[in-house]
Amino acid sequence: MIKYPDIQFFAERFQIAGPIIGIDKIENGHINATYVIACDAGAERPVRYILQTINTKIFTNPIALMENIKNVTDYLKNIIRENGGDTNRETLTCIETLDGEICYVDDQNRYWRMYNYIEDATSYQSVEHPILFENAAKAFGKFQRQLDAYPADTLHETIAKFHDTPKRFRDFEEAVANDVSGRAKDCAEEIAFFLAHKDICGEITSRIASGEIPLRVTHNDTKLNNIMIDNATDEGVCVIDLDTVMPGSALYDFGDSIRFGASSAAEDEQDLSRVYFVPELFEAYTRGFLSEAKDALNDVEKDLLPMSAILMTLECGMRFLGDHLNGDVYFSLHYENQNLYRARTQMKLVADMEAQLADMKAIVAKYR
Ligand code: ADP
Ligand code: GN1
Ligand code: MG
Repeated sequence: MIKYPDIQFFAERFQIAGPIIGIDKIENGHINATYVIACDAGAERPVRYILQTINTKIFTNPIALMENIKNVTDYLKNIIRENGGDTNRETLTCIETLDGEICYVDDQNRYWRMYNYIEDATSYQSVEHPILFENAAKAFGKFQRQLDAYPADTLHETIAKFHDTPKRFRDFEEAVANDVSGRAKDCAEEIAFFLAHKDICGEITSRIASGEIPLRVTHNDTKLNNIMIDNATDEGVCVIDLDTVMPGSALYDFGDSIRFGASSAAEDEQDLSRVYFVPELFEAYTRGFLSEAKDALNDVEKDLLPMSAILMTLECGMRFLGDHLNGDVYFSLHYENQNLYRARTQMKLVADMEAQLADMKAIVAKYR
């Protein structure tokens, strides 16, 4: 019995290896709808694929987005090939439709796309061991290095001003003012927390504007579950979720990884006594990231690594709370008020990191 029979038709629009024998859903992403398609290709092990509908409320130009992904993965495959790597495992491979297109557009105007499934690897929801996090850092650092010479001006900006924290702050203020959901009265403390952080929002963007920090091709969504970790070696084997690959700052990638991975608890943990910043995990990530990226980063970037973790966490918290106030129109929810719980964990992490900023700087100093 196929679990999601209504999905089979769409999977069959792509060049798959044989008849479909199973369809599962993956629930951990907050943006796209993601299915795993298993096919019988006559071998002992099924051939599997990832089938997704692109969230076109968020990514309003799915064709431009797929053009980015196709070009970036082709570029990475050349580098992987030159280094004797496995081009089907170390980056995503787009599977074409029966008509040779990169997307299948259905009669409801949904955009479907397919990738090969990265086998024998795991997308972790939390850091089960510091070495995993250090290895993820190396892989994200390497990803950035591999794309160092990529012609950034050929990339479409898939979400404008994605990590422009001052812009995110203004959006948040607007969400508070509009209070579409009528929830603002129940989260006054949370709102006040974010509003009180206005002054630091421009720490990265102002330095990009002044030229102190360069724009690079970055991933922009470097949470731990956006990298596949090899089951045998625990190494980061493939960076996935390439929807937001576009010009950005290395600090966005560093900070966002810390936000998610250097926490003691899940992003939506409701018991805040279980949520705290873990300096050992910050250290593991910093060590891994700088071992790959330190020669490429300038001093201003290195100085700002701890601040970037605070800023990316603050920004994400504002986005979660803003979405709660807007009536949950952006991030996928699995239960009522999940965005509020997500916002609260981010607040707790921001406060912890602010209190430990000097220690974080000392850690960076050890590895820079
Ligand atoms: P979202 O933008 O919704 O986060 P992702 O592209 O990150 O979507 O996919 C959601 C999840 O599906 C990932 O966190 C990962 O667990 C899994 N996944 C995505 N692509 C692959 C792949 N090629 N191989 C194996 N698992 C994948
Ligand atoms: C979303 O797509 P996913 O689940 O990997 C979001 C990120 C947030 C993250 C918070 C395109 O990431 O920006 O940091 O949720 N992606 C987009 O968990 O908005
Ligand atoms: Mg993802």
